[in-house]
Amino acid sequence: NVSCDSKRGALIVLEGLDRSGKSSQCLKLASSLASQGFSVEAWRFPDRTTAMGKMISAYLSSKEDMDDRTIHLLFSANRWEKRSLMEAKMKAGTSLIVDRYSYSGVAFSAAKGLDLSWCKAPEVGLPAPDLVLYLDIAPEKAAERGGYGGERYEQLDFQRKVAELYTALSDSAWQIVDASLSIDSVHKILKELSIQCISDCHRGKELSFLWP
Ligand code: Z5A
Ligand code: MG
Repeated sequence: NVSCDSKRGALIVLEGLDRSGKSSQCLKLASSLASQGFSVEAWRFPDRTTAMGKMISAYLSSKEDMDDRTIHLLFSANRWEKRSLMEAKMKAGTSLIVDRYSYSGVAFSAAKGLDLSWCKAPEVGLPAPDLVLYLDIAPEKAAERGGYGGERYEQLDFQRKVAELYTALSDSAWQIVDASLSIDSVHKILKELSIQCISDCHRGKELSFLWP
């Protein structure tokens, strides 16, 4: 299982409702793929370390109010500021395991009532994921997990709308995974799907761009 750096790395995205397990699974997946010799990095959006990420972070913790379209564009800009690095990493053979991406961007803003195609527009041209691992869980079940309710958006009705919008955004790159299973069972499924995806990319699958 030694990685070959002359081959393109994959863009693998984890999506799902709040508390569906994205962050835990993202780190677990990246470390287990790395321990098998794959060149991988765990990424996340929002990237709260950048200038834009700090504004987003203040907004999410409800310290800062902001116009809905303004925050939408900031989330998108936060991906654009990482675009060239994302592409360079993949070109150099590193696969990126990314916790949330454009689908979160569109689903959360559209759930507030913004027009869906308006929400999709600023994402056009970003690298399209080779695989979207959707961690499927009922909002009620997710709410039973720790830490729910702390940040803006973490309310049941809102999460239901987000779930509908995720469904509307899904395409052939998506794999729906039952996120109510144990952490280890989910991990096993994600790992198998990811290895398949990475080997497709190594075998020459071309990078595409949003929205395919
Ligand atoms: N947002 C947006 O509006 N626009 C955008 O473009 C983007 C994001 C990118 C912050 O995101 C907010 O930003 C988010 C969307 C919006 N909305 N809200 N709120 P974030 O990624 O920073 O959110 P987070 O708070 O870090 O993560 P999360 O999504 O809420 O949770 P998660 O990552 O899916 O779950 P987790 O942290 O891995 O697990 C949650 C808990 O459940 C934890 O105690 C685990 O141990 C437990 N867990 C996990 N898996 C299992 C299983 N299988 N069984 C039992 N328990 C489990
Ligand atoms: Mg998370």
